[in-house]
Amino acid sequence: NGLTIAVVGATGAVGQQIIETLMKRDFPYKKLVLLSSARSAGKKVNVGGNELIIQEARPESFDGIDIALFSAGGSVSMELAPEAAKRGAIVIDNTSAFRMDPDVPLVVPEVNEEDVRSHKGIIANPNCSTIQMVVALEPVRKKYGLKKIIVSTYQAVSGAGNAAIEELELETRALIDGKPYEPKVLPVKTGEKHYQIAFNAIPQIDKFEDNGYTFEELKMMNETKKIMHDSNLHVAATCVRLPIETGHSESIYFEIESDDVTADSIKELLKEAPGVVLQDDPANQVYPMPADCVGKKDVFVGRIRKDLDNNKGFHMWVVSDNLQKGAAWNTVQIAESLVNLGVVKKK
Ligand code: 11C
Repeated sequence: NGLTIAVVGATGAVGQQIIETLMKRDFPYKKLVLLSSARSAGKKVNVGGNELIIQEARPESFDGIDIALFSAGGSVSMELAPEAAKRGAIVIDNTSAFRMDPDVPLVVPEVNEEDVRSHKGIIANPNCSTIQMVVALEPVRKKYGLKKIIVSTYQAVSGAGNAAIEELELETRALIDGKPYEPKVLPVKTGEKHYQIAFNAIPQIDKFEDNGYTFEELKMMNETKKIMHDSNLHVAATCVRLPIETGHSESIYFEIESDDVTADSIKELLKEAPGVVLQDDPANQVYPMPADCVGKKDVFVGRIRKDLDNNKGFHMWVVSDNLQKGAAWNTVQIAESLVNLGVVKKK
């Protein structure tokens, strides 16, 4: 009894966490199939005490799969997600390959869970920095209306995968030891130049587009409008990489429609909001920090204050584990929504 689930990209930073999250949740699956590119096929992964061998993902691998969780990079998703969908699987894709496709729902269950119902075989999981921002802002949007968001991010290296984590560790050690280190991964692995991340801040995540924004910034801007169903929302992002292993932070300025709302009412609202933990007590130096959020599923919010010049403007600080709510947990949560809403029938 139960569903057959495939994880594509099982050896990656996100794939590993998806497997762990599936194990921890009471998810009704009977069989887990681990798939990857040819390069990682044959590796063994320990799943709840059993060793599973990773198989190379091919179109036929998806015969008999109910839900396929993809996080093996955009080109693998482009090639194989439609094949999986054609064979009757519902794909939940962690890459940016299909996010802005009008036929593909882009889902954060705390915000637009019902959108899963309109899937045509593929559902997209948003970018990590988008997810934590919309979870924190949706309750505000619902109650007071939302006009504008200006966000600056402080992002961890694990967003760029295991190779970036290794680079941060090796480079930090080398620099402390006074040894040379040649960066090869950040800011963009396939890019022309690589920069030191240890003891540094890099204002580039992903490639630059012609309009001067990076792709990461455009993802935050476009995905937020799609998830919130509001193409008129003003969103501007500046995304920065910091020498933090896991946990993205965001400084968010937002403007609401309503007049005379207090910071305390925003705090009250977020105290009760799904998926949000309020950590906001400046008198006792309580605020969220990435080191405290690693391994946790929630979005942590603090430093909520009213702008001193704009009656409708507010500032806040939002932190979350980018591999959990930003990726693995949101993906598994979408799978749970499919079951709970009856879109996929429990077997
Ligand atoms: C980062 N946000 O921190 C990126 C990683 O579109 O799913 C997520 C890439 C994506 O580097």
